[in-house]
Amino acid sequence: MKNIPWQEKPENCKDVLWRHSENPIIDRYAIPTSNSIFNSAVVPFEDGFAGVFRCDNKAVQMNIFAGFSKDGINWDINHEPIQMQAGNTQMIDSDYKYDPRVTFIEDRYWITWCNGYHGPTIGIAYTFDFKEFFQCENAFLPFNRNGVLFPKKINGKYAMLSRPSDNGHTPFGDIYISYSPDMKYWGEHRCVMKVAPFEKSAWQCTKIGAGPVPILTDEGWLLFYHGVIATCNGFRYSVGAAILDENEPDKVKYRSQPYLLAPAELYELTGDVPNVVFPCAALHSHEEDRLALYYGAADTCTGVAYGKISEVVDFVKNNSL
Ligand code: BMA
Repeated sequence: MKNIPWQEKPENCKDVLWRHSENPIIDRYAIPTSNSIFNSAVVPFEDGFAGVFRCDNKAVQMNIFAGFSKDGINWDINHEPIQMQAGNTQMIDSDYKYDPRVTFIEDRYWITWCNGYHGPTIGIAYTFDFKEFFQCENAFLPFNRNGVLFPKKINGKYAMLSRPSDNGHTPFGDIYISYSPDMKYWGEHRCVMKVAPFEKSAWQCTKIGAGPVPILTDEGWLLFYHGVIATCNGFRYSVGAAILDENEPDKVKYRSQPYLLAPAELYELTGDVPNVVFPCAALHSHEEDRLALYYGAADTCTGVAYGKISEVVDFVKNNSL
């Protein structure tokens, strides 16, 4: 994969992930109507990049918008939200849309997001060009969040991670996997991983949820995920990583005990929801051994962090729960 955004690791940095020096790359007011732009997903597209962005407006309604970029850092986000057409079913209600993920499978880009249908569940759509979008069946019954597709079929079926939840600020949450022959009917639900015991890894002891589309490595699927601890000051969201078996991705081979990224910069510590780093996409290049992780900061703006794929994999293997 070509020309993904990149900065070398600062000399004094001892971590496996480091932040883009000009973070946040997308400001909360980057389009005229927005209150905040965060938890958004990007992919390589044509000679640059495209993305689906969560822009909450100034009425604080949550919706998703298409955007385009030559370099992955400077983004032109459409001023109008994505208008869906009927995909593999008749149009279904969508009271709101948030926290999109995007992945290319076979011949098209698939978008999953948290879709308001009598509460949050997982919406699915596809596009070929980021202009026309076709909405499909919701994957699951309410309530569910963090639906993340694998970038290829596994044993002949589409595979999706998700996190069953409640209709509020869910105080629990484990990661499950489900399979579909056709992107319409989902089943074979299996548990992938649960929260960690408080005394072993407290940053991920309240709830966890899949982040970006998993990246296939020699060791298996590299999955970045968010982990949450309930503090006396509210939830705190950090980023960890796990490695799932390539052919049986409900089997967790390794899982990081320490976090890889946690709220530390001002734009992560303060905002509409303080102390949140929430990754939804990762551009990567195996040739160059690089990845660029896109994350929402404090439910307000969007940041990027960099890492070497091999270093992340080694870190997870050597610091596994
Ligand atoms: C979750 C979702 C995310 C958000 C997070 C922290 O439940 O709403 O979009 O980033 O809470 O507020």
